[in-house]
Amino acid sequence: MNQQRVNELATIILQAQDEKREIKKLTADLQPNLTIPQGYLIQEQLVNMRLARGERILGPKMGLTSYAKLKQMNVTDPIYGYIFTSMDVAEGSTINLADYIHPKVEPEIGFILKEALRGPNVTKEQVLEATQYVFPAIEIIDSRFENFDFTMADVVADNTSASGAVIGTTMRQVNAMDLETIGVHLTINGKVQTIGAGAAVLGHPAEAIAALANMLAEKGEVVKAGQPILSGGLTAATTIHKGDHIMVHFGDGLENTEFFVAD
Ligand code: OOG
Ligand code: MG
Repeated sequence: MNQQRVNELATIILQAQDEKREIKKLTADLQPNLTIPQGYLIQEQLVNMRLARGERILGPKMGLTSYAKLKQMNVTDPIYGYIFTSMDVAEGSTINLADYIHPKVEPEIGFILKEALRGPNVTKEQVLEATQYVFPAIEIIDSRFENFDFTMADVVADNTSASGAVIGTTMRQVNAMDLETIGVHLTINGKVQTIGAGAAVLGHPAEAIAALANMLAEKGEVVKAGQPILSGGLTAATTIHKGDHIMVHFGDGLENTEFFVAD
């Protein structure tokens, strides 16, 4: 795929992102044989286009790191993308559904590193050593593709459906808790929607950060210190509606975070 085609496809997706409009997945008509490496070329171009117009990256995210998500989306491997500062949803704030297409929410454990991680061969233990804080998070995903129906290459090109993130304000030391057995549940208007535990993400959420470092190493990049990093949904994602109050609740002192959807 030449650079001109990469630019064309990135432009189509960025327009759909900007206009909150769903489109057919790229592999439907536009680029039927799109590969995952080509999906990352499109994502990189899309990220560069956002940066070029003055947007800033809040932090990277991992996706499809849990069996529940892989099964829900009918795909096979973890992927990464980027959250922009424009996607930040303040804890306790209210969003408007008009700013999204068909948003869903998922509970995630966030990490902030005190030292950058450079792959390859980064281990879970090295991630825990390098971690400054962990925090409760809610990701709002909003695939630009009709019905959330996509191949891995499509969803990579669409910056892994990234559209919003609540970065919980309770920052905790990672050694104060067991991220493998930590419990989580997500409620909407007080009713439990999904339940899970830390080990749902690759056996331990720190494995997702190690996987990110090892994937970025292929491009000569590092996982930076000081940025919030999302380790991937711990449960299947849940559709949200007008008037909803969405809250994730963690055990082991990681606490809660929440936001609202306007009526
Ligand atoms: C892709 C994004 C997946 C996660 O945490 O698994 C993701 C999607 O499901 O639309 O962010
Ligand atoms: Mg996610």
